[in-house]
Amino acid sequence: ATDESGKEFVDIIYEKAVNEGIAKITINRPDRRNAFRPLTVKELMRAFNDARDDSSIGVIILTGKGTKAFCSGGDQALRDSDGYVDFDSFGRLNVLDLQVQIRRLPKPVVAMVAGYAVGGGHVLHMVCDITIAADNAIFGQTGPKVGSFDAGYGSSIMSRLVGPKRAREMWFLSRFYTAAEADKMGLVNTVVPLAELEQETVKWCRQILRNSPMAIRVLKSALNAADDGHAGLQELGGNATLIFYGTEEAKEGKNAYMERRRPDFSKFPRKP
Ligand code: 2NE
Repeated sequence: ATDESGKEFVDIIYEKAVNEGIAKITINRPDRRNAFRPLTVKELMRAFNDARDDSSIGVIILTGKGTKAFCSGGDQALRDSDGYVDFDSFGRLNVLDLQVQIRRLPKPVVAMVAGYAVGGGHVLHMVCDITIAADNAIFGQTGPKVGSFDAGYGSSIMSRLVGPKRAREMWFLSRFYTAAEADKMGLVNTVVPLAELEQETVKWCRQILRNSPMAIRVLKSALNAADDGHAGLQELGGNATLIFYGTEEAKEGKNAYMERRRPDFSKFPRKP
């Protein structure tokens, strides 16, 4: 599929079930266990942006092609002294921008994980709102083994999810954890047989889609607000403005300005 500008994708597959309200974004580098390169991340960001802008979409699924891996992090073959390099002469760590985009996207993002979610791929599932894991899923950080780390969301969100002791364990020892262990640690929402992964994920998406879009939107920003500091408050505050613009009180202000008269807010109650 293409994005709204009609551009084709190379490293990802982007599908939309518009009637259903679901977009599905698949990292498509299975021969590298869906490791990402800068191009992969750029395409993911374009697809997420398209899904955000499309008002027929209410939930976005992020997954990896095949059953062996969700994502194995940054493509180590392309790692250089300033990030990951594919078609430029300089390195990029643009997956950090993607993490922020997912976190601030006003629609739920559901990670559908089969196989390995490790390294930067593990961080990607953690920044998603919900994780549905297949029983063959394996989770873990590998950074300290390969001379890397994610000291941003990869550390802070993990600590919130599994607690500070477990987070230290995951990073310092760089062990792998089974889906059942990840479930016990609070890293995932549910574990299902591999053959039922897609069906179960769609079931969760449909259940979300039955609920109020605005309630979901405000709740996502509220659940992130404290951890995201000023950026979190800005997101939550933006939703307050969005809702306020629909009120007669806000409209009176705009109308008075347009009609070059003094606004009359006297009819609006100062509620207790
Ligand atoms: C994922 C894992 C555990 C899978 O193991 P296995 O045994 O199932 O597969 P294998 O044979 O290791 O991998 C299959 C092919 O995929 C490539 C391998 O090199 C291999 O290639 P060929 O020998 O067939 O040519 N491959 C897999 N992961 C890759 C990767 N990340 N980059 C490049 N090629 C990769 C096992 O493959 C594994 O441990 N992979 C490495 C995981 C890892 O260390 N990721 C990077 C962490 S750092 C990071 O992501 C990061 C960050 O810390 C901060 C900012 C941004 C990114």
